[in-house]
Amino acid sequence: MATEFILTEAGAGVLSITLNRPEVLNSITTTMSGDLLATLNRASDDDQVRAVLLTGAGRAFCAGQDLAEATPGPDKPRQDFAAHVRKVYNPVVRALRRMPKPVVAAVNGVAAGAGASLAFACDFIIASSQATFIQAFARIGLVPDTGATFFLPRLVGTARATAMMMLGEKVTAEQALAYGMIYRVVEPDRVVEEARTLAAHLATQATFALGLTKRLINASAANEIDTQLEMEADLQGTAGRSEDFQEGVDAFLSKRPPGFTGR
Ligand code: LHQ
Repeated sequence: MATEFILTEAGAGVLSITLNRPEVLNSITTTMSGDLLATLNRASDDDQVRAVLLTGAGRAFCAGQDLAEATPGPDKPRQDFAAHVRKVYNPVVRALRRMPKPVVAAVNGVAAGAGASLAFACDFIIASSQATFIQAFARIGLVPDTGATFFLPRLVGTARATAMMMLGEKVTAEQALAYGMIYRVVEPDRVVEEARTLAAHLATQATFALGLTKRLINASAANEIDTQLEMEADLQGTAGRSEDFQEGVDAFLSKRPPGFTGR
């Protein structure tokens, strides 16, 4: 269900979600993040949705927190940012990482602050060659949040992550690709289409196993090897009981393309 700030479009097993406050570079308000969270939760539960695409309207992907909403004023007391992050951002990161299907971010323009973090929480990032990634937090005296300190060091290593997070400099899409931060860079007018093509492809694959793979990737960030090996064995048992496994093997043996259902 679309809202004013979160547009949705469903087709071919893909739910496309567009952050829609283009005049302020899709910066995030409490209402908008609540709508995004509700949309992600519905996508997670809906068997018809087998992949999700996340992008931004206009020239930006997302400029992070709407600073007008977060700024104290004469008649506006200072907000408790700890409570704000817990309420507004952390549930969205959890929803993206717990989503049992792939999420593709089409980063169509600047991704700053929590906006960059949202992209990092997705499974694939396809970026426009004009896109930039900015750890804007340092520029305004805040710490990185929305999972940035979790994802970024793992994606690019501590040295580059520290520089990005302490200097707050723009990282171009080409640099991001060279750092291993993103999956692909494409021409600006192709970014949403390329991301949609990838999402549509993923939606035809063995979605159930992809969801289990995502759980393994999530866990590998914190697990010892023995724990991870045990979890792989466990989830391979689960995957081996899926209809898609049966279909994948039948298709292989009879030399035909598989028709996965995601079950
Ligand atoms: C914006 C924003 C914005 C409002 C552009 N808010 N209007 C968590 C918990 C609690 C509190 C705080 O934060 C967090 C997490 C965070 O995300 S902190 C980081 C917040 N984000 C930023 O600090 C980024 C602020 N934006 C920028 O630095 C620039 O806008 C970037 C580098 C993203 C893009 O620069 P330009 O391409 O030059 O665009 P612009 O600055 O001219 O922006 C266009 C319009 O969008 C402008 O409005 P105007 O009325 O002048 O056209 C901006 O005021 C507005 N805008 N970001 N985050």
